[in-house]
Amino acid sequence: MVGGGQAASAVATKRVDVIVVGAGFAGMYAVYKFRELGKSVVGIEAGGDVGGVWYWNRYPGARCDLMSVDYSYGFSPEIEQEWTWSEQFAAQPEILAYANFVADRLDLRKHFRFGTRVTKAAWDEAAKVWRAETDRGEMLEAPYCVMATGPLSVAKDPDIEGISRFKGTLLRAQKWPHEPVSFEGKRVGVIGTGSTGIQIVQTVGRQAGELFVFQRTPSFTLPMRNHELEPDYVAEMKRHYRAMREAMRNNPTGGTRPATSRPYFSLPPAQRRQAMEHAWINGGHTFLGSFADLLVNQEANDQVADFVREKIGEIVRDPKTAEALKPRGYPIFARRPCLDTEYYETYNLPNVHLVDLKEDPIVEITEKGVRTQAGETELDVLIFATGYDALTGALLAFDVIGRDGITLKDKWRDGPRSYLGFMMQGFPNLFAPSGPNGPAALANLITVAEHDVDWIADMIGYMEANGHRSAEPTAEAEAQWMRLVASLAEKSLIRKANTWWVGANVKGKPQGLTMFIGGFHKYREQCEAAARARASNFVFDRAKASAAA
Ligand code: NA7
Repeated sequence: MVGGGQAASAVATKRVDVIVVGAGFAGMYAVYKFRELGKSVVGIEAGGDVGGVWYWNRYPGARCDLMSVDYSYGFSPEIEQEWTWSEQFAAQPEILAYANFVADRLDLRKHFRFGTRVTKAAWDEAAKVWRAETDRGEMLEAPYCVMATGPLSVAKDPDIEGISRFKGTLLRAQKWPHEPVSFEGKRVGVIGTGSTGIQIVQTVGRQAGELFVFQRTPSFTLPMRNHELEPDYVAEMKRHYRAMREAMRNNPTGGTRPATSRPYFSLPPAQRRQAMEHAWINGGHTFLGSFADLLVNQEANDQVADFVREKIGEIVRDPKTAEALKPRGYPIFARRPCLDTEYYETYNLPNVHLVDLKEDPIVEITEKGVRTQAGETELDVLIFATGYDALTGALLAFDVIGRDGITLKDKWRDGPRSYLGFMMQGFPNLFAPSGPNGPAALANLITVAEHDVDWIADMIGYMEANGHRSAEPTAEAEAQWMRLVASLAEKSLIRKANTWWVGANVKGKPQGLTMFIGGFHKYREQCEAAARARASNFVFDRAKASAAA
């Protein structure tokens, strides 16, 4: 079957019920779910094993900023009991170990082709199948195709001249080597200060000879206050998982973080201050659970931003560095809020240097390091933590061709469009869990992925019970969904920052907030309503439907 270089037509086609692209948490669950429903499934994964972004992101300090109790599967009470998290916020090795544990426990690996990429997927309307070609020369065919390709999986290099000239060690956070990297005594540079850069800086700053942080836009980051989990607490957690999963389904974040309806200005100033001090001490995303309107009320947002800037000033000793680290010009939480462990304290170390690119922009990367307007910084190691072509990048990285030859690239030329985030008009039987018009990266991605895969499985069950071979949303259902997404987005301060959330980090990418920001619980209700009204929201068996019309 595997025969690289052969013409596709000469290759035997493997027929299955479901093709799943990706072996991250969504892809793993999809493979499991469809297998349990008695379907034959093939999973395709570019990485060497399961884990998705956690397989690739092995950089020092990599850690999830959602609590372990949230960022884990809820579908299997057995797995919940058998797996024990060691920290409140798990580090990458533990999350990857968890993914491997699940893969072993459910015997998932045998369904996956690892080290394989899909290069093209096309719908055949006459045969009612998706055909997927891989870079190993394989051709797969299935009535259903699930694109579990992840919202953060296509790495983006910085748009800087001379990257290939650098003679030192160039490392990318999103494709970190599997072997340990030593920074001892080395001159290290980091470009990028989003969540990834922050985790690298606070870790490598304590290991490297010298660390130079090239910062273009400072991020707001809040204390994570991570800690080990006591065995007694773990036992309690395990006893109460069911109730917690239910709470997560009804929470806007898809996690257990408390939500509030309290507006910021409903409290007198002294109590607001007290609530912010509490949020700072408590750590994590407590701020967002303390006040309901931080993403819609600019004045409330400004006051919280001032509070955090004040804390930065208290921690960082050098006033010029402190000033450069204080984010200004965009609302707090309009960029993904980072959680850190002594990030600002790192800048008090004598070997850590902040290069403020707003004052001293990068000119080029040279053989020896990075040249800014002020001069050249020589480096042994240069790390890119420059983010992703997020949300749509992975689905647009290869040709996805729907009905009547329409490509996803054409359909999404002005930005992603779908119904419920995971189905597209013109692309029958194609499903994209955690897709770009759902809550995607604004909610707990494992909760979203499980929900979406369950919904998709129900849809397929409905189709088969009713003798339908294909389904796609109506143009009107899709348009209505996109109107809802846009009307919610209009009110949000998120639009006011240039981030991957709005596509602003990739040159030429259509910009706008395309995620559903109404909260996971509301999204779930919308999906339930859509399923109740399937007959009006979807076209089944289009050819038959138009012949009958
Ligand atoms: P982000 O949040 O997109 O951050 C990327 C960073 O890289 C950001 O600080 C960028 O600055 C910086 N960047 C990108 N290009 C350049 C150039 N040319 N020069 C200097 N700096 C540059 O990606 P992360 O990987 O940190 O986080 C992604 C998500 O993963 C995160 O939100 C969590 O959900 C997990 P800019 O802001 O563009 O000025």
